[in-house]
Amino acid sequence: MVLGCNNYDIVDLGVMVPADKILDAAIAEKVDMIGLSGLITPSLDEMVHVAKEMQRRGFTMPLLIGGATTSRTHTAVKIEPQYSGPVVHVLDASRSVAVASTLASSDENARSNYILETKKDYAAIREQRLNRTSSKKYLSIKEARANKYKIDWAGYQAPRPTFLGVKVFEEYDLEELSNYIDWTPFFASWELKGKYPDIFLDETVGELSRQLFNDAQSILRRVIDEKWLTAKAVIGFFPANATESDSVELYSDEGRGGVFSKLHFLRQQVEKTAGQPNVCLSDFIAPKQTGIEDYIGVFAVSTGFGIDKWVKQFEDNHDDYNAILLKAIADRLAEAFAERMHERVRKEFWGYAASETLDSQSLIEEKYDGIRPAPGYPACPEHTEKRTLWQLLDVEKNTGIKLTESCAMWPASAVSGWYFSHPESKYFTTGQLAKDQVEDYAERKGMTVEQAEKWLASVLNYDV
Ligand code: B12
Repeated sequence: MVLGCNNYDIVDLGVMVPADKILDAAIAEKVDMIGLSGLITPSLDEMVHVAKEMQRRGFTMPLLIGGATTSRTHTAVKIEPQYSGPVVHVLDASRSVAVASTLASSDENARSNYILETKKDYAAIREQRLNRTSSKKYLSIKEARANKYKIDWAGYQAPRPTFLGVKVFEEYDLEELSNYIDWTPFFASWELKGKYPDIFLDETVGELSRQLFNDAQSILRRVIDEKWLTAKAVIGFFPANATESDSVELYSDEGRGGVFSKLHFLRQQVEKTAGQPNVCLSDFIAPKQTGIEDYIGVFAVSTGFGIDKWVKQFEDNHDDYNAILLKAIADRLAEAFAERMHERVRKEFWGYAASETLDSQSLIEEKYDGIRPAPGYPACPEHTEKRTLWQLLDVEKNTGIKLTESCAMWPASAVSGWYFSHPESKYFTTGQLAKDQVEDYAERKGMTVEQAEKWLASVLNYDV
């Protein structure tokens, strides 16, 4: 995104834009400052790259940083040192107008004071970071594996999916998906805090929420009736067993002779209180030596096909409100699609919970057996595992969903991940990882340690 400051005209370059294009547009449009927004951790590296490029090309304009995975610390430690112009992390978009006004102010004193203060602030953060000491203790990866989450596999029979291989869904019914929308995060994306539907009763945001919800309903109706968006998905099931080194082997057939792919997971390494395991997702798949024939599921869904045309139409009419509303609805539909597909997997395609009857609130509260962790989420924070996922399901050919070099998905309203069926499988956070696990992971993935450290940057317990 490039911000212009003539009454805050915004030149929105959209998603996943390479550094060169951003900087060329900044020059062509004569903007006063550049703003970057990062959703997933790989975009943090892209931001560092943009800052370096701004420096290399002699830019001096301010660079604003925001988005779900960004932080003041990352901005201060990684981005700001790369660029001598002003760099400011803005946690909350509502503050961006004030920040932008100061940075573009004709009051030279106010402007330079603000820049100086921010620079001092970031220098202090870097200093603190250098001197930080952690009271946390980490186990070696060997010790952590010895303290894995123990499932009693004796007598366990893994449910067999109704098919093996992949299944493609071309144009999924949007009306059906709309019933699975969790509206609470929709309000959160507009910075309206509260749970749906209680939020309507809230004294401060109740009325605004109701208005927003009504507007969203009207657009959603048109999206469904006029087929503004197309929903596509691909799912697959594969015979699988866990190895002793936190990976999961996938076999080409039920003879389980040939390993044709491997998933690589990460284990909690921080020392736990007695009796608490150091969990890894591979703990929820039957280990190879048990002889149990287990399976894993894989999925990719998107509801963003067709959105660009409508967003552009709204933007051309200077109707940013509806453009943003539509994007938020597409995101909600993508989550709803992941939810609905997971339900069908449990009840139909894997079929281990055929008689499950849960209302939408119970689905939101995940009161079902099995999980669907997505690469990038806290239980599996490393994004390149999506590349394996793309190969397994031939995602691009089967659906058109693309994976960028930095492992973001296009269209943006997309979710991809794994299905685990074991009733004890659960979500958790790997927490920070020590160097021995990073080295082990690099070896398992066929990466250099430097590459592994780059992809795991947000979860390392040490600085590189
Ligand atoms: C909504 C959401 C989605 C939606 C929409 C994504 C999209 N198109 O934007 C969907 C369902 C599609 C999605 C998908 C995925 N998501 Co998601 N998602 C979220 C969620 C729940 C909210 C993000 C959000 O929109 N917040 C509302 C906005 C308004 O807030 P915000 O982004 O923080 O921005 C505010 C400020 O930062 C600031 N700001 C933002 N940008 C800028 C820029 C400037 C210049 C300025 C000044 C200010 C500013 O203003 C905003 C308002 O105050 C977060 C969790 C969370 N609670 O943050 C996870 C989260 C971002 N997702 C995550 C992940 C991993 C994914 C997936 C990779 C999962 C997967 N494997 O499928 C995919 C990636 C999609 C892709 N295209 O590649 C992780 C990222 C973690 C990581 N380590 O990378 C998060 C943090 C969840 C988690 N706890 O793990 N996701």
